[in-house]
Amino acid sequence: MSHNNVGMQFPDELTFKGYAAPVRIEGHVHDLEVIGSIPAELEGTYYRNSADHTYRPRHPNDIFLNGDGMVHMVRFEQGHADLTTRFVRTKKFELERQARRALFGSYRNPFTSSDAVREEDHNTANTSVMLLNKKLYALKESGRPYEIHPDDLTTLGETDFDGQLTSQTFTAHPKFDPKTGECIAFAYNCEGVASDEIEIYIINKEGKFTRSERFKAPYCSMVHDFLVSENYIAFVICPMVCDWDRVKQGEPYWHWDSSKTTHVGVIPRDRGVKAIRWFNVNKSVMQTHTFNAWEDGSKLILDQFVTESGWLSQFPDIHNPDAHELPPFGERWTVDLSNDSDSVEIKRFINHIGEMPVIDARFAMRRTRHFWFGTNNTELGPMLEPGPKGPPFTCLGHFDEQENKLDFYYAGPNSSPEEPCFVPRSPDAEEGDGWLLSMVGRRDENRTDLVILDARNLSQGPVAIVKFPCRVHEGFHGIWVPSTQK
Ligand code: V55
Ligand code: FE
Repeated sequence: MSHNNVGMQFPDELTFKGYAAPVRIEGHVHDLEVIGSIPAELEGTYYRNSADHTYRPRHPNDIFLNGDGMVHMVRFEQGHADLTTRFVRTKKFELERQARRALFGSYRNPFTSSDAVREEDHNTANTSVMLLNKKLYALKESGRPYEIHPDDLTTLGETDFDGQLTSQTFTAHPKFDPKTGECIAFAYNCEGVASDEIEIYIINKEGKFTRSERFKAPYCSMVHDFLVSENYIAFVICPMVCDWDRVKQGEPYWHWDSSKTTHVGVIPRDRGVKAIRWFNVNKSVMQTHTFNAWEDGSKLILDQFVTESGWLSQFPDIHNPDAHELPPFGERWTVDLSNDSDSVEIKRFINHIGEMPVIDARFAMRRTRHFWFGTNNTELGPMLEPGPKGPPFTCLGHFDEQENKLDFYYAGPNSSPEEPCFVPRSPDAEEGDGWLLSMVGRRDENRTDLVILDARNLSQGPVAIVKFPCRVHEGFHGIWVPSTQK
């Protein structure tokens, strides 16, 4: 007799093969191997989130964004480093574990789920990690935050912040004001289904929501990231749209609609949504992720990565199915708040492809000098085989705007760095003085390293390499929490 164990064979697709294959190992490695020595000032923990499918998906072409939240933590203590990996115990995770197979269908589409769970929350909590009022959360923009324990990553439960969060969702890209300690966040698709409403939140450093209010966007779209300066909140609305009738037919949640144009909404932090102003960009482009926003007199400046195409590797173009995804470049968008013009001035300020932008967060919301990102540079090494997200990064980039200088770290043959994380040398070090941490895929060895670089001297190569004995799944976004801040 044999069992037809359909639940456990992953599809023969890029998302489930090679360096992208599910890892699913929850574990702990004490005292990782270290090449070189870990800087004495690195005392604290790097947390980052990833999407690691627990089960064969119900639909073989499931996208990597739909994997289950798996948090990776590397704790640095007196020159030693320890690794912990753990799935977030979402409702979805628990129900599927009980059933020993996938019950939920494709990305955010309840109509493709099994009948038994159609009304259940499909939140995977897989995108980023947030520290708010000394508590740690795993975030996904299509659901509420899950609190996790900062020492062992066990799940403490989904939260609505004691009833303060009025939406069913919460962004994976909250911003923190280094001067006030406030968290500025938002929710879109607030009731858990497609809608054109966005809710903004200002949360003080004790975790109290001091402003929660909604406004209407020009249309319902994916609002993955946003921008905050000292006095303004800005949303870039791009035509990655959701049409609930298509979702009901089992189609992908998002599609690219290049017949729509791009809009920028600007909200003063003090007056809120009643004072919102809209600016127009007369083409369809997509903000992928943001560096920072800052003010120069009456001008508001938005530094971000923007691509001229949609995110076509994940979500189709409804007008042109043959369109190709184009790489993002660093763009500086400027709006003038002193007159009635609705125009946006756009310039390329980093003349190099890139994604996963990072600044020194202590200087957020003011003009910054230093910009870091993941990238490729074929002068240093060849492109790698495309994975489910397209071509992996082979390099990290650093743009020093004051010196107008681009510097690169090339990770070596068949090696792929991921989103960098900036760690200041000390709380009062000057901007950019510190380290850049990045997980690096060692694809030939099916293993992951964490490299530590001097953030202002990437081309010099790592000051230390923390070697994992195994692979951890490629991830999205991470944070550094100093040991003094826990
Ligand atoms: C993004 C990532 C997501 C998601 C929507 O990077 C957008 C963009 C990891 O999940 O659900
Ligand atoms: Fe993101």
